[in-house]
Amino acid sequence: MARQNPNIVITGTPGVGKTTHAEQLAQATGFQHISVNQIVKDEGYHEGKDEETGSWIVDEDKVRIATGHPIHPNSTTHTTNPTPQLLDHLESLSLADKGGYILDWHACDLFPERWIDLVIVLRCDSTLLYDRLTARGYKGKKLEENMDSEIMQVLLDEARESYKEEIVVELKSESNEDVEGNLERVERWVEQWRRDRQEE
Ligand code: DAT
Repeated sequence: MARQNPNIVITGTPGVGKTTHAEQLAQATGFQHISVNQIVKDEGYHEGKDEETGSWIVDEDKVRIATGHPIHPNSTTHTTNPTPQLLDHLESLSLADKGGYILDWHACDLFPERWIDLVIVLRCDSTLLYDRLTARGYKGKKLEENMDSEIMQVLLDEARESYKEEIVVELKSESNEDVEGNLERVERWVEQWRRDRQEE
């Protein structure tokens, strides 16, 4: 069954504005916002809280084992899928059939290509990001790693490697005006996506 609405991934380094965008976009479109971080927390795909920062430490192994995609999820070389808990969880939402979901996570390469219609990579100036992350209590190695990740455009590269170039969009998220402009742009894109499907 062809989906009626697109599925959108919003990704980027922690602090770039994924939650801000996803919540507002969900409100504007009526789509469902899925915070993968929340699922990781609720379903126990974590190793408890980081004493230093108080944030959840994602159990990468569990998520990787859960997805059955230890190296590259869209690669066809991986046939083992022992406990596809996280993807099962997402699949149980009929995500691929129905559409209309906004997936928000600081990684994107675990979502199968066939589920996803648009990948938004949010970007932010490093000084601004530094302020946002320190305000959130990030420090030491965790702060450094996330800053490096943004500067080295790790998430943008990951998105470009994992999905078709034409569905990956890089958007600036530094000001409230950026959020407004981005939302307008994505809303227009959703309308066009629907029109294109109606014409088919
Ligand atoms: P993420 O979900 O990527 O970790 P967030 O949405 O929680 O990020 O935003 C982190 C903080 O930065 C939060 O206080 C809101 C603020 N922020 C994010 N994007 C912004 C923007 N484009 N303009 C102004 N503030 C922004």
